[in-house]
Amino acid sequence: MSLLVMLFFSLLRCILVVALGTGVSAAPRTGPYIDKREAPLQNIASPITSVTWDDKSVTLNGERIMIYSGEFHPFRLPSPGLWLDVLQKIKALGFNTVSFYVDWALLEGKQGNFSADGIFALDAFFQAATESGLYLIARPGPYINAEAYGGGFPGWLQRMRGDPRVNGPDYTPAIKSYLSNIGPILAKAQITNGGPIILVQPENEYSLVDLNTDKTLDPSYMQTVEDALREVGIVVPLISNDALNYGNWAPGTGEGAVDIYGHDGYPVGLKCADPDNWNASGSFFPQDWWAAHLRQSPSTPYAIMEFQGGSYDQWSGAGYDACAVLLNHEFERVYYKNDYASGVKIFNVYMVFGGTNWGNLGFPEGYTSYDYGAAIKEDRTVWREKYSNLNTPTNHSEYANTDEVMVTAVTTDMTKFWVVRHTDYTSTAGIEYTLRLTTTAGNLSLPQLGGKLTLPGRDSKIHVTDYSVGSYSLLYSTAEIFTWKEYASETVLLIYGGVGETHELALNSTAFPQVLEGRRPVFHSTAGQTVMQWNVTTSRTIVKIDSLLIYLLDRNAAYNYWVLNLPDTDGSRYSTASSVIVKAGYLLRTAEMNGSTLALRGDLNVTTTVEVIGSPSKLSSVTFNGKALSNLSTSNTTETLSGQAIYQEPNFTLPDLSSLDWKTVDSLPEIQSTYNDSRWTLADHTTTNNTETQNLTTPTSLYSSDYGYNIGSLLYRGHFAATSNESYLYINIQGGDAFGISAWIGDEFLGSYAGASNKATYAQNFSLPALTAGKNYVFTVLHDHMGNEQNGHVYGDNSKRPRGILDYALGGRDQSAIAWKLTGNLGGEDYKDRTRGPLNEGGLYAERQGWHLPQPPTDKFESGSPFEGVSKPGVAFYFASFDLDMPEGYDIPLEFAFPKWSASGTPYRCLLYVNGYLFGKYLHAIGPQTNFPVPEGILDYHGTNYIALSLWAQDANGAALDTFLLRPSHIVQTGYGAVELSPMAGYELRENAYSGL
Ligand code: IPT
Repeated sequence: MSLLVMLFFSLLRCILVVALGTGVSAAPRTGPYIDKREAPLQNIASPITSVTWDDKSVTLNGERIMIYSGEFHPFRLPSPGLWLDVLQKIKALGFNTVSFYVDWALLEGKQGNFSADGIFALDAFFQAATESGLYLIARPGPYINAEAYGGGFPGWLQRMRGDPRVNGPDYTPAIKSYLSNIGPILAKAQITNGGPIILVQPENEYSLVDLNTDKTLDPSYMQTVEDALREVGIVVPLISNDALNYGNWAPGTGEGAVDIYGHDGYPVGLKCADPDNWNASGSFFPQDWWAAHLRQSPSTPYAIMEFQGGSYDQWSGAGYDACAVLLNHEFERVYYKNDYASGVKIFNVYMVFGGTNWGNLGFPEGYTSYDYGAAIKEDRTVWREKYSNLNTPTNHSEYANTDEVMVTAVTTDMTKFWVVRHTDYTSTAGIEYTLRLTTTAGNLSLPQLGGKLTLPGRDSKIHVTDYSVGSYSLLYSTAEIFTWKEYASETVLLIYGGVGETHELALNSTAFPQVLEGRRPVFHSTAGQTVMQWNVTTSRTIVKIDSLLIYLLDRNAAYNYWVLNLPDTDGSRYSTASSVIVKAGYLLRTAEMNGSTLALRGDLNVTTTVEVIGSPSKLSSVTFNGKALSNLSTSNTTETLSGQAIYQEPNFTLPDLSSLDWKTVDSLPEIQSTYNDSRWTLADHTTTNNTETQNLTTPTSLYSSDYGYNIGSLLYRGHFAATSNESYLYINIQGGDAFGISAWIGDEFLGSYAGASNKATYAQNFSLPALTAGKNYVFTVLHDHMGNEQNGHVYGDNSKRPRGILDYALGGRDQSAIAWKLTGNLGGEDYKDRTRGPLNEGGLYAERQGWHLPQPPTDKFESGSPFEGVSKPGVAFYFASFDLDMPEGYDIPLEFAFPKWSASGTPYRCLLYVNGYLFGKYLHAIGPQTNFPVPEGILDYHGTNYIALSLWAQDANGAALDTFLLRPSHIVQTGYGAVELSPMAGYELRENAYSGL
């Protein structure tokens, strides 16, 4: 799977080498990234001092670079010990850059109280990027969208006057303060200071206004964000990401303009329910993007800052496996090659690794997993066959014999890349075609030796003409170029096609062709050229012509070849100057030369033959994960060195969760008559700044953020003295999609709203039992806050949509009869758990006590398990611990598996805490997520682990878990090494947690 990106990357490298007359590898990096914030810049030896650009590319200290980037959000993998793992996997795919967002909501949970420490610190991420040889594009917002809580806005922004994302008296100082905190962290890690950051994106898709307004985007706001970044020392180019190629903020457009214009594109839409249909949800095929680029921003390299690499999924959605089908390797072959044909020079795939919406960090429309159907799965495994290459068709009739294919020529001075796709890009039919191409040897009809070329359904190809391979030249090749490398005594070229296809190439040498391995192609020698034609099979063929070794591969076999840069003196792997081509299996991470030994690190899922192609001279041994390859042998004909890396089944046992020593405690004591809520927050605000979207229809605001409660379960208690006229309680509540509620009067259950995937607001009448005049009663309403919404459309103010009770009525009484109190997480914005951040815990009783954290005081609890569950509505909390002793040298991602979900099943909501980190929100009657991966680092693979479950039974008959398992989702033997534990602050007695009993 790795390959298609590599294929493409090597192709792009060639495009640039020819087109721009210079190599694309970055300038050799001379100084290590300095980790200490206070380190003076002059301590860094010869840092790269300039990042410039022109219409062709970005240039780092005089060397042009084609930016091929994948999106990865470190905040969606709160196990910093695994960042290098993901980055190595991205690098191994052929990317040279990673783009990342910073999520403001996680860093400034209380206004003015910014902290980016522990799992939120970025230094380890910058280090890992440098070590793996990846540049970074930093996207600090302040607005990020990203299917994140509030689109990255902290909850307290709901209290601010005015519209977010335009300059205003509340909003502008808030973003300036945030940027003055995050800015220096990014500035210090710029490439000009020896770090990996080469570009910074201000804001995110500052492109769209609400449909119901005639206001326009605010250039002064865009300029404010840019100025704030410049003020803290961001010197690298600022790049935009317009939602589509509208031309917003392109250079020369006045106030708010950026240095480099970029835009986004999600051509098949963001719904995965009909995954074989590319036209299912308002899709488009990118056409004429190059022409638009020339109109909009001719002086900058063509940049696509987010191109679809998957999709998010919604509550009750089709699931990420369906997204991975919709956005599969065929999508990428057709659409990415189309982008390359559009002349893209800065290209970012959103997402290449999605990760997890742990700790409530997601937006309300999405669930815990943010797998995204991306090339690297949420559990960090890399089996998906995704990646490819191609371009915008402009002209077809003169190049092909049929109008069923479109051919686009991407030309350089001499070399041409001919991008071929189906005229109907969705076609699933295979077709045959011949080509008429212009070369330096005149116009040629291909194939020259007879037969036809074939284009399978949903495929796209890049044929080359006049393509240099070291000192050789290919007059043409219909097979696609994977990579090539020039060694001292030979040159190696790897090309591939689909199995069963006919391919042909012509090389500028008439030396006698020797077949070193495999089936003999047909050769024909003419006018200084050797023409070679072959059928692609699953066994490779190696042909030697002069000192050029040509590997004829099938596409799936090409996936097993890896191109690895050897480290520079500073340990980074940016430079392509010294690299090796190695055939192996599942994953190769790094290569290093130690004397005459080539040390490889990688992952295996089976015993694998490792073959070093065109061995570097003086190579006498090869190690894989520190062990010498078995049966090492040298081939004198192909000059390869090969041997076996042995896979051994690991031995390990996982706990059976049903036989743990489970403890339980009631987590809804608030409905007991003895419960005392005197410390709760009184809902006494008679006004709210949220009047922009909702006018108060209640005597006092019941919007949770007006009182600093921004996430998780919220509890309302409404006190009143009855007159006996009360007939019903009406409440209209807003929690975000899939939210639910349960309500009680005293300890008597009134009912629940189970929730629905597409309902953010719900109004309900609860009929009341006969009440006694003069007696005091209390309503308790438990309400799930699913997160704040995004704010994609300026002036829509969706991120300000309040959470909590919007309106209520007490039948037979005045609204003012009820005095409301509320609580959410303990402390609200003065949240207690500084380790796991402001969004991790909610307001359930046990959460307020901190019992979801490691080592809760279980001696206070009773025995009882989630498998037994509860027989009435309410919330039960469960605790257990188990030891893990996982084998060293393996990567065995684990997941917790809940029961199958069912729309007609008993409604219950279950939170899963693992060592205090919220790693699952399971909604039994809403779905679709049932399996929750938890990374190593959050799980202690060599020690005791503490898990907690809250079981909110919404049904009158209670709820229980039928099954709950811990199991591996994958097993590989790895050379990655030990994974550091994330910070694990444990339970401490909390003062004033209003236990209330
Ligand atoms: C684009 C956003 O920029 C990105 O943050 C993410 O939300 C992505 O969408 C969808 O996953 S916006 C684009 C769909 C117009």
